[in-house]
Amino acid sequence: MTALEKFFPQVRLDVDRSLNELIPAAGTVPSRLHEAIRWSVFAGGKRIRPAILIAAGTAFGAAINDLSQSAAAVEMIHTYSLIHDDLPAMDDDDLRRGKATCHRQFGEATAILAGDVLQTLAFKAIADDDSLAAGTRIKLISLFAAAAGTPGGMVAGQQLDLDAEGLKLSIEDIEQIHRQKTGALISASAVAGALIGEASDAELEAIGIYSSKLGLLFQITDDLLDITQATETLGKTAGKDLAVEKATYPGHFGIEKTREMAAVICSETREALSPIKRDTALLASFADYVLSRSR
Ligand code: GRG
Repeated sequence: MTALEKFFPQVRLDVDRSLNELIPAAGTVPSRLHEAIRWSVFAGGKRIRPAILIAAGTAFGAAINDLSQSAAAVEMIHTYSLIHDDLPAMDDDDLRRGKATCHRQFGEATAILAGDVLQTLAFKAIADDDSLAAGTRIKLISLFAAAAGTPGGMVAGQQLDLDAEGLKLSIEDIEQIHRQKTGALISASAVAGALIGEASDAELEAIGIYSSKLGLLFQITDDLLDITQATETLGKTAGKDLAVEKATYPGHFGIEKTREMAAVICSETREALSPIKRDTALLASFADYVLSRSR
């Protein structure tokens, strides 16, 4: 078993414990809202963003107790984005994480509210995390707000992606969408872990470069999976990108060339860790893991 294979189940335990504490019980009034939130959060996501946050934090010597709430917070932001992305007004999807999407199960209005409140719960989790100094909490809130929002973050990236449907984009424009829509939150996860671990400015810069390459790699391999894998394996509808003419690397370069480019970005991601004189083996293995998903 690799170090990463041992690490993932431990992360799931820690993060799911925090999520369970932070999210009101299913029976809490209004129960439909809390059932909907729990339906989506505990539907079996891979917990990649929390894992990256915890791996980065651990590399810089942070204790798991100082990382768990921020790790849960990023998973809540991510899950909110998936719930809203699946809505009829966006991707109009029936399946997510192998289950009915939130709006299919609970109705569109409740799904919108479930996404809204997951975002506010995420920021509350960081603000209330008394294992962290007040200044660290403010830095984390600012970091995640920028990554999730606009102008350089996820929501702005989603708008760029919607605007691009059916258009032939340059590779620079495709990359920009990827960096914002998917990369920004992945990158913020790694930087958050490093911040909690009190990394130096130079180390934070290196982690920023590493994680922004990792985020790009993640979206490229996700696009490859959308083409090459079946719906049952993905737990979400396969082949959607092609159907709605989404701006993707495989759409621009074809599958084989995209695979080659992904391998190059994977090496660059690993190399970006070289200025950091800490144990970064786990962070390096994330790049291999992300690449291997598309093989
Ligand atoms: C609607 C505000 C808003 C933002 C949408 C996240 C996102 C932005 C769109 C999701 C569409 C999508 C499938 C993007 C590809 C990359 C991605 C975010 C995949 C899902 O992440 P995983 O694979 O999912 O980590 P799990 O379910 O394992 O957590």
